[in-house]
Amino acid sequence: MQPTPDQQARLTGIGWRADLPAAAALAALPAARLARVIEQHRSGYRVDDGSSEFAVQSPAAWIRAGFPPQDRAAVGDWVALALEEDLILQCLPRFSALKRAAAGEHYKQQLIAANVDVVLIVSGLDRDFNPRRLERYLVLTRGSGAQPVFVLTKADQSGVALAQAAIELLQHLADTGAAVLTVNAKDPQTRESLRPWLHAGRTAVLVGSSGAGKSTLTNTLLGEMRQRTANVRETDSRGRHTTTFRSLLRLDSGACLIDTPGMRELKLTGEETLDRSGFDLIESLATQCRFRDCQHEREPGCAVQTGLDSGEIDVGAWSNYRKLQTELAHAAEVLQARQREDRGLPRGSTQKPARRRRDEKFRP
Ligand SMILES: Nc1nc2c(ncn2[C@@H]2O[C@H](COP(=O)(O)OP(=O)(O)OP(=O)(O)O)[C@@H](O)[C@H]2O)c(=O)[nH]1
Ligand SMILES: [Mg+2]
Ligand SMILES: [Zn+2]
Repeated sequence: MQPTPDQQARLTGIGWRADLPAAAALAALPAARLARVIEQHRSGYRVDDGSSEFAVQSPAAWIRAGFPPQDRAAVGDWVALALEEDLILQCLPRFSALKRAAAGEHYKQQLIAANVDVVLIVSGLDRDFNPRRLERYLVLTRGSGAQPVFVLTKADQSGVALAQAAIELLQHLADTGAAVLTVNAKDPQTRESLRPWLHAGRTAVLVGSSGAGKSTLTNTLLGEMRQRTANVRETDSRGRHTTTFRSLLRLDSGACLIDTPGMRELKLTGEETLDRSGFDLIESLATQCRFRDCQHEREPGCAVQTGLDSGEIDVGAWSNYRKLQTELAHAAEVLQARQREDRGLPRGSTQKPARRRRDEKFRP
């Protein structure tokens, strides 16, 4: 089915573009209606078909245990519905997907939002502010295919000096091409600051800890108090997990905005890389060590240690880089084993490979 020009105009308001990968897939489904997932609840989905919003049922296969969660629809997904029934037939291909590994022992991916152009990474300029966590958000965002923007809220409370210091602490993230903004999320002026990323037909998702100000920003961008917000705890600036489900809302600008519940854990899925996530300097220095397999611990001629000693590399960023590297390698192995299993092959070893001997490769 292809949308008629009339339907097409209405669908544009919820982010439809004729050049989306979903459009080609839809063309091959003659007996289907198109809609976008705007809410995800435990009990099911709500969708918007451009004209109205309604609840739909999931395909039976999605409910079965063992069905890969990332293959179920998430907020932002385009879905093909049955003609006569409010039932999802299938989820259409995505151009981007923001994911994390779900908390818990077993490896499982969790889709946060699909088909997003921009990820607005929200952090309060209070005790919520943590450059290490923001580096982690950047890794996940780079893995999604969407563009990252850091939005530091509560600048009205922090004072100018603290806001400026925070911007400096995120310079290595800004150097990757990500914008870093400081805002008062309650101030209508914030709509102007975010305008460059909220064009008609584009979709942005807000992510960040509980209490960071995602719903406050949503309300300011909407120009009305649609989302519930709640004060943070004074002692540690923690929020109260006020937003409980993800939802996609239409803005006047013609852009779509997804508000999400605050996230506690941000585990990597193993599909990411650490490229363009604020570690470029570390990675480039690491290629200049005397030994090609330098572990950057106590070896002579280690460019990373020299960089740490001189202050060129931030100690916190370095230890986070190591942590993310280890976590990524482990997640990638578990993921590979899972994929082998899905193809009916034995899991293989998920043990870490032994370290190579240091003197194997001496580079003059
Ligand atoms: N002064 C000031 N207060 C803010 C700002 N941003 C958020 N707040 C306040 O911070 C508290 C938490 O904001 P919420 O918007 O509920 O936070 P959230 O990120 O949606 O939190 P969850 O829904 O729990 O994930 C509220 O009391 C807001 O009024 C800001 O820029 N300035
Ligand atoms: Mg909220
Ligand atoms: Zn080294």
